[in-house]
Amino acid sequence: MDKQPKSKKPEESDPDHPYSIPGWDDMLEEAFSAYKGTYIAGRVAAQHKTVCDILIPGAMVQAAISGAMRRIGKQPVVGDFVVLLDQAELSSYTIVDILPRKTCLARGSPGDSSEEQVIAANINTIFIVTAVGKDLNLRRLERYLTIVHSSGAKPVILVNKIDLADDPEQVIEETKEIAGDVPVIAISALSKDGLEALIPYINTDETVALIGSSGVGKSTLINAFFGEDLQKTNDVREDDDKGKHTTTVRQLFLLPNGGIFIDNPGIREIQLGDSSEGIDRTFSDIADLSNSCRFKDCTHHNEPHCAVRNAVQNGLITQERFDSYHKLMNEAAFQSEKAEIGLKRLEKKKYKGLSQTARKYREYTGK
Ligand SMILES: Nc1nc2c(ncn2[C@@H]2O[C@H](COP(=O)(O)OP(=O)(O)OP(=O)(O)O)[C@@H](O)[C@H]2O)c(=O)[nH]1
Ligand SMILES: [Mg+2]
Ligand SMILES: [Zn+2]
Repeated sequence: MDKQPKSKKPEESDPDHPYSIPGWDDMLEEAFSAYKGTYIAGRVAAQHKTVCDILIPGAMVQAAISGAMRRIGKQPVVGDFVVLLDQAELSSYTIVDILPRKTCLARGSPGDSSEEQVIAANINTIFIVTAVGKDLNLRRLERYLTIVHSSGAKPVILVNKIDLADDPEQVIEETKEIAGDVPVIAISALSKDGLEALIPYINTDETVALIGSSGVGKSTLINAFFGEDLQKTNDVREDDDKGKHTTTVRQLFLLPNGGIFIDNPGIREIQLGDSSEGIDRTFSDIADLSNSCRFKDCTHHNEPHCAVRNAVQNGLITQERFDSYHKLMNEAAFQSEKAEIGLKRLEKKKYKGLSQTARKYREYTGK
């Protein structure tokens, strides 16, 4: 049977239709079909204190979050597709709903709060950017990989500032050792060397986000792709290569080919969220070996006949990687415990509410 070319629906070339919003697809169209009348669709391009910049068909507008959404703690993030109430008479827009997220980059909450903090949504590929020099830290990369694997987006590791490396091949080899099947690409955002290897990840209607420490060159890379200085960049400190937190607002940019980039502020330290699946994928060597441990639920601490500890003893897995695995496992366990306690607190609250009702009922009926 002959393959028919996919015919374009008329609305896909209509500049006023949501299909003109970068990244819009049939699933979103379906979800949005529940809204009729004065609602329009958009995508969050940047988040400010009280308002968001939103891409709508043919324009960029600002919108505030509805009181109802704020009350239930629903917070749109960059990359979200949202439903807006178009109050043309007031020339204002209000975000009233968030359409289902396909992927969700989140980190653990600091302190007592039990909820994960969503950083950005609907990302296809995440470039984990690191730089040659003091930033390059394999343990930190394992942490990033865990978070990105948990997000549902595809990770790619970029080793930037390769122009500064004495032995570039050695740096790439070392990084590949912890990367599993994640691509590791050497680039120089400043001289634009190696950028052609990134082109396969930058496709029409696909969103690429950049994460990494301050000063690794995320904004320089954005500028390289756009061929102009869209984003401000700044020197790193000479003594420790650390950046100066130049980018302060997470922001979405559109490439002429239809690709979408999200530049992020540099992250000081990122806590894990609910990441046990991400850990298994990041440490797939350990996950595979654990099938050969004597106990199915071996924690690889001190159980006898542990294939993972044997591999460490035989030098197949480095002690540092093994320690990093346990550290991240402990952190993920702590996060899910916090989430559980949060849930219990919530249930207790509901239960309290119920017993009060029961008490009132008792008073009322005299029973
Ligand atoms: N030698 C060299 N320097 C680079 C390269 N890429 C970026 N830089 C420099 O590194 C410094 C930091 O770059 P930025 O792009 O501001 O870093 P960033 O990751 O956006 O930093 P934050 O916005 O603070 O998170 C700047 O001085 C850049 O010129 C590179 O490939 N080689
Ligand atoms: Mg920046
Ligand atoms: Zn084991």
